[in-house]
Amino acid sequence: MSEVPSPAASRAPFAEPIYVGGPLLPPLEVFVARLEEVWRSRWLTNGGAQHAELEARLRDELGTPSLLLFNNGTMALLAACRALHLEGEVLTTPFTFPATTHVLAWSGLDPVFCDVDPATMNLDPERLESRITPRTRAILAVHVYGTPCEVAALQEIADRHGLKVIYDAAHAFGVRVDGRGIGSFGDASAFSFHATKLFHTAEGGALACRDPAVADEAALLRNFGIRDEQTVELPGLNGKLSEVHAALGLAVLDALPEERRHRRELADGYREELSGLPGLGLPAALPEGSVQYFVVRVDGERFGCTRDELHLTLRAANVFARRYFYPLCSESPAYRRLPSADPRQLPEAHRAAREVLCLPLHSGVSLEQVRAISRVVRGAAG
Ligand code: T4K
Repeated sequence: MSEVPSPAASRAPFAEPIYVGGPLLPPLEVFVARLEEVWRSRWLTNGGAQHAELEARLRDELGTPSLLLFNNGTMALLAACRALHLEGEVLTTPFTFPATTHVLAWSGLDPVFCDVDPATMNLDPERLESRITPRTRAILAVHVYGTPCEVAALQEIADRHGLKVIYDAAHAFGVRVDGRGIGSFGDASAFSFHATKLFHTAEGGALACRDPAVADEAALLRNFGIRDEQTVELPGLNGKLSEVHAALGLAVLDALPEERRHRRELADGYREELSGLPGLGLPAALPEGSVQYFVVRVDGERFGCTRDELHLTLRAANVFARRYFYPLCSESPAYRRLPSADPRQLPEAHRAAREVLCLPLHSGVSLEQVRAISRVVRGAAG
């Protein structure tokens, strides 16, 4: 949908549009100093010094024994599907960004949509088990908005049925479960480092694998399957992150503590301003380490206007909140004919897609603006 400010926006409380997400921009001189190192090295991609440093620092930051940088999160997921040698059906959530389902389609796998837990909006382990067939090979779950999936329950089901578990951890940078890095659960976890993510490299991503042999294969797939100058071992693609992107990532990493602090302050601001409004659901406390999205749920009847009406009211005020993840992946023309896409089997996912609204949460937004956005939300309540 276009984000060109509407005519009404000219009368809005905000002169400039406020977007749902925005890139963390580290001091330019820090990035330039890194670029000078890249220039001196005359090494721009295919694994240089910036790449090696970022990979090592992120391994520590994310608490994962292995970590491979990629040029985006989608490529990392694709490499995971390939390196795990999956075929057949994969249980997955319809409540996600299209990339999650698309990687299954691109890998020749059959997505089987399962409903989500009404509270977390993540795959519901209880509903998932009944969808397992003799063709099921894996679960592809998403830690939506950075809220961790029920990792123990999913693993238990996977172990009982001999399934692999892949996590789409695009929103879960830095999230921990009982102190353990989110990327250390399951067989593989893919992160997105897109510009709008808490940590980013403009475009980028990473893959964490439990099994070193899988990680080795994913590393080959990232670089055309090339083992050495005379051996092309696998039909790999180009998933490499350049030195310029890695240099940006290193500069962003240094600025991350302040960004986290700022986002927590904004989230507390929303909570203070919006709690107690009938029909407006606020997120449970943000998960350990997560500050990716601030998502409210609008129960149209009790709130006095629908989520879509609130979305438009904010738009008229020059605030570009987003309805992530509406429409559901199961509603896309590419997948809606699948038997598992039947809305009657996905009631909670449909309810979530009708109710959610992500409010702006990033370094380009001030606490005063959060208070002003909250006033617009309160004003929209009937
Ligand atoms: N799995 C999940 C669960 C994901 O959410 C994603 C990506 C992926 C996999 C795939 O990962 P990657 O392959 O992308 O690494 C945005 C992001 O492009 C996408 O990465 C992200 N999820 C998704 C949730 O959000 P759009 O189509 O909503 O982006 P766009 O261009 O509308 O931008 C969103 C807002 O950010 C706008 O309001 C404007 C603002 N913005 C955007 C950019 C690019 C800025 O202020 N500055 C910018 O540079 O997908």
